[in-house]
Amino acid sequence: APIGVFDSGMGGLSIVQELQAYLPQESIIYLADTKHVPYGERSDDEICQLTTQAVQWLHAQGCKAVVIACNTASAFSLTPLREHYGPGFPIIGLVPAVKPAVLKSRSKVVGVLATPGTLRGSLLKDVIAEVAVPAQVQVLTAVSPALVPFVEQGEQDSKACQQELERILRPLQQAGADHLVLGCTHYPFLKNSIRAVFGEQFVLVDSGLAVARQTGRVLTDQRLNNGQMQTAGTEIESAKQPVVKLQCYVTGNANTAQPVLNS
Ligand code: DGN
Repeated sequence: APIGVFDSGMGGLSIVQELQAYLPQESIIYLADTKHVPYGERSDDEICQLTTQAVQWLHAQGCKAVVIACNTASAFSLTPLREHYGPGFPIIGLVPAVKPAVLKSRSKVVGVLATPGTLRGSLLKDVIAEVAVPAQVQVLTAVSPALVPFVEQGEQDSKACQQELERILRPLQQAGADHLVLGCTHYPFLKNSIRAVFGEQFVLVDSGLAVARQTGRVLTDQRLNNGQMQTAGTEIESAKQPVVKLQCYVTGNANTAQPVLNS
């Protein structure tokens, strides 16, 4: 059975890349809620409702687990969805990768770039309280509603996008931040632009590999619990079937999504 991956838009494809590299034998069904992107400025309830519908759909497609590849959606839906589905249907969520940044920071100042929703939610606040406060690392946040739309429109390398990054990240640089946490799955696509403006000022940290590893662990546990450790025989049997490794679905206009999916 495939793994379901969900994001409000195309940002979750940054997580798909990591999953494909780390778990190459797995098939993936990707769902982008392009009709409602960006989620960042929607209400808590609305984000939870849209995410619940998406997870229901992926469950109905026969997925064995779901990765909510969106920090904003995770912030308001992870806990209720896990309660609803229970351990038989694992749900992996995302929280900005504050922990590795805090552990590695030399200046003891780290920046977090995230959507308004993620900053408002309790998952990020909990991580800051658990990790940054005891380590006496200052966490500075930066927010911009314009960044996700730049990525959705394929304009992540444009002058306008670089100017916006300069505007919101300059204060973090001036405050001495040496790590920048990319707290939204759209933002790994901004790495080139951030480097174009700020050079090597920030070590850029994202959650991609950690999520892929976590997904791998969860799937191993699931197989063990189901008593389904694959034998050599079943592997050969399934190798005969042509497998579609990645299927992408969008809730909005497929034509506007096509260039991003093909790039
Ligand atoms: N990719 C989503 C996230 O990680 O937060 C972006 C959210 C949005 O739709 N603004």
